[in-house]
Amino acid sequence: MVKWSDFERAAIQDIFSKINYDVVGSAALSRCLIVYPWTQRYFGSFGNLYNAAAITSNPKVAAHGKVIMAGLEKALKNMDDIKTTYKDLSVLHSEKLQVDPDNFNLLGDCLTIVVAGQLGAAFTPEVQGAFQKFLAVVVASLRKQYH
Ligand code: HNI
Repeated sequence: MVKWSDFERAAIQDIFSKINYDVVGSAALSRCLIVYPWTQRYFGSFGNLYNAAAITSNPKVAAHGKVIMAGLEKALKNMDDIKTTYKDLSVLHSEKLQVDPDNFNLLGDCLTIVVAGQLGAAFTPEVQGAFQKFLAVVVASLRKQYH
């Protein structure tokens, strides 16, 4: 059972209340596909991912960025049991999508950079600490059903 301090809960809720899911989801996924090009292998059905311009203007990438943010919001709404909340999602990424779980951290890093850019000075070290802990629990929950 993950323990969250009042500060951590408030900081994480505040981040999600401030960011635009469409902007952040698309920017984080695009960044991941550009910075770590091997992640493109999982998105063969998304069409043109040949360069940064293609990726950042690809509507399927933008749409999936929103899907990822909706997935994170489920974790946000179930902070005390993200593991159970993510059980099916973990099975999906493991068995059907066969996503190498190391990639979860890469997307998480890209998300952190995008959120930091959006929040600026409000993304203090203490706030980042809460956000990284949230992402660490999300990643651990997504890895849980991998065998
Ligand atoms: Ni992920 C589908 C959430 C990381 C590749 N992913 C989803 C769906 C959600 C989701 C929600 C939709 C499930 C459904 O249709 O029921 N993915 C998340 C979250 C993270 C994450 C919260 C981590 C923060 N996914 C990753 C990573 C990769 C990835 C790191 C590959 C590099 N995900 C996929 C692919 C799909 C997917 C591929 C299917 C997309 C499609 O529509 O074909």
